[in-house]
Amino acid sequence: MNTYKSYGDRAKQHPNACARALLELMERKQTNLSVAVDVTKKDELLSIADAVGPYVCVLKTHIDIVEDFDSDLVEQLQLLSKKHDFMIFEDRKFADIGNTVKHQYANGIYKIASWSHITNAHTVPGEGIIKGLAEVGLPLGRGLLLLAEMSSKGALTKGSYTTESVEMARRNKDFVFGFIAQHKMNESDDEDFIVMSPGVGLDVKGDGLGQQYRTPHEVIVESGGDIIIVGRGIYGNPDKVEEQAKRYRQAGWDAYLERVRLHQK
Ligand code: S5P
Repeated sequence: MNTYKSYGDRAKQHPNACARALLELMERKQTNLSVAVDVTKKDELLSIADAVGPYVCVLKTHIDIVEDFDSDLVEQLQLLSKKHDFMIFEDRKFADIGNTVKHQYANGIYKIASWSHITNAHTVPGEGIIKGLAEVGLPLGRGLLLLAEMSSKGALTKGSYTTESVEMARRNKDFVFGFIAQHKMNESDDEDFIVMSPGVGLDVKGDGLGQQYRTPHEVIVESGGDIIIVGRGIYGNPDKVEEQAKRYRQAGWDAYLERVRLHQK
């Protein structure tokens, strides 16, 4: 199961249902772009989601920053996900014991599990966090990403933290299908983890608050990431959202085609 194969070929072989659906979607839509829509108003979030929808495989949200959140927002997001054929990823970064995250995932105001296809978790509390989230997410067909490496300067997610996070994923492949990371995480081709990489920018190298940007080429060709996550590079200029989404989609897809070509030889 060579993780440098085409997304379509990987979809055919992938044991995890959520990963299969995502890889099929990427192949069908020819995009490995995920847009991080980190805005604080419902209307703005929906309008950006509608504008970038045709170009993305995954729309990433931080639902708790939306000031005028209501249940209609998630209904509208779900409609847009069907209209444009993308998956929703609530970037909740769960980080507590299994019993607590179970409630944070299923309940409260946001009821994340009811609408978000994908979510993610830090591994700092140990494997119980995966077990707790799986109790809620697995029956709904949801998928989980583990944060194995962060993009920000000075992040502690390195060395044995990262390798033990990969071990946790290996033991929970029914629910965990990949990582938020800066590099490809599987050592052998017998397994296939999808790597989503944030910290992607074509024009700037940082944001003054620790974020570090690399290009789609660096992420996909040099580091073996599968999906580029782009936030401010796309929604930063409100007049150029669609234009920038097209640009990053193209850059991401070109890098992917180059990678497939290189590994065919
Ligand atoms: O290590 C990480 C993990 C994540 S999920 N670094 C990140 O930047 N992120 C998220 O990716 C972050 O929360 C934000 O939503 C997005 C990057 O946004 P940008 O505006 O810097 O592209």
